[in-house]
Amino acid sequence: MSEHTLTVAGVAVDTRHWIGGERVASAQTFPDISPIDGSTIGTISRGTAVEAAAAVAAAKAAFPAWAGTSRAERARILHAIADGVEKRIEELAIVETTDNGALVRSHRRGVMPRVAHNFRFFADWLQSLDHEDFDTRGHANHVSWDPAGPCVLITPWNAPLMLATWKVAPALAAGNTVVLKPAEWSPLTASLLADIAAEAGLPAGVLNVVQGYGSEIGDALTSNPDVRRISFTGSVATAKRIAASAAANLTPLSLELGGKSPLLVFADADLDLAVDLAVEQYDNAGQVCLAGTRLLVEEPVADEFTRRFVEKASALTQGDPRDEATDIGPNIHPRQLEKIDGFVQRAVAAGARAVIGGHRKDGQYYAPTLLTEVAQDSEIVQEEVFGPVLTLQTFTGEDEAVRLANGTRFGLAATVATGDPGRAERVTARLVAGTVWVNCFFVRDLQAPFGGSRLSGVGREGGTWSFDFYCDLKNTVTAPNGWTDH
Ligand code: TXE
Repeated sequence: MSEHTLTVAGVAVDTRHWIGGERVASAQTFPDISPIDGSTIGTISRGTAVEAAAAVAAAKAAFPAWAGTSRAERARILHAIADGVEKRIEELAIVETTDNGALVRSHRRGVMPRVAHNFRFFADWLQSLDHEDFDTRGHANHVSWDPAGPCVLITPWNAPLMLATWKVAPALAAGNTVVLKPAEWSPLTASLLADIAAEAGLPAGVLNVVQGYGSEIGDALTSNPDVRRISFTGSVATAKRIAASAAANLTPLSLELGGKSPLLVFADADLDLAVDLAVEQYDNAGQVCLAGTRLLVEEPVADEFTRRFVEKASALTQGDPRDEATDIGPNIHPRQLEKIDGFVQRAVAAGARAVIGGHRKDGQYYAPTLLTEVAQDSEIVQEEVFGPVLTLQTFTGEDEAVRLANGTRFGLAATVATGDPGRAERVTARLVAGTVWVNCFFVRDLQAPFGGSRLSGVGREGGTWSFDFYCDLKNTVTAPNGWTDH
């Protein structure tokens, strides 16, 4: 085992960058800490502008050949990557859980199979992506989906491999080359993905992975003039920095940012279902961009809803995410925990009441929290906490429900619980959100557009929308007789 390898539950992970089909070490490293117990998993190569430039150069060099590879061959390799992921689901699950603290049972049964699906879905969608042909006064128009070039993909720590492959798969399928920069709090599965892709026969330089702190390596990636697309999932603050950096070259951006999504519970809803939906918002210890963290409950059922919610939430098991029985694991980092607690303590100081939780627990765990008596314009209602913290407000009637639901700067998702289909239709039509669920939550089909309005993001990904983003559309117009317009 080399000095550049760490092991997690017997799984070897290379701690270096993956550039141009080779492992490259940086002189400096940074520690990778497990949120489960604060232990150091190992040290990771700490990339700088030098590695950023090398990775983009490798992606640029590999681009012409990969762009010229037939769709069928690209699809074959993407399916081979999916096979590799499926073979290593258990390894990926335990490494991801150790690295970011999300539940191993979710990784085993939901997330990692979905990672494989990301590759299969875009490989298959590629086949159905039709070039378009039409006629203009005898001129033959042809619209083609051309690969755009090297793409920089910057991803967060809350669902590392899931969110990375959601970008990597369509970018590669479209014929682009990639530089992936995973979050420094969860760098490991991106490195395993590089191994899997290489084993699947992806040519050198088509997928590159660089590690490091966003503040040290980020700008060199996003300001590089050879980069043709930047796709980012993360915080609003970082998105603004990336947008400013990308502006130098007008590099097209896709931004998937945070949310403060509402869950509206009308008095006519199936209350048990509504409570189940509400408790689900604690998933991944609240570190989910789509989470419906604002419970908006119609006045007549608010007390009964709260009673049932408290009963159900109090039964959740919090602890080691490697244990299949655990419902809520740790939060990712001491800094994130401090941020969460800061929000809660300021809210309580401003008059909020913690019906449950409202405090830290031992280690890196935060008690599932429900805050009532919160004002619409308060920080706790307006800002994304990204922890297991929900607020509850009451409303009377549809107009007030919609006003409260739309009353933040975000617009990522919304959930509506109601037993009246007419009401569901009226209310969903008025909600500002990229995704609206009615009497369900988190059903995500890759065919559907995904993204947010307002501060929740720019652009949409999924199905054709991903190819819209990762391709340059070209219109070729040929004269009637093929060579002259006269
Ligand atoms: O995210 P960052 P942070 C929200 C959530 C959370 C907050 C802070 O509210 O509490 O963001 O999280 C890279 N140039 N979300 O600070 O900084 C960084 O290395 C280029 C919502 O950890 O946005 C990492 O790879 N890249 C969210 C990625 O950006 C830079 C998921 C995300 O980190 C960079 C995560 C720079 N200048 C956090 N600076 C969601 N939408 O799901 C950092 N990065």
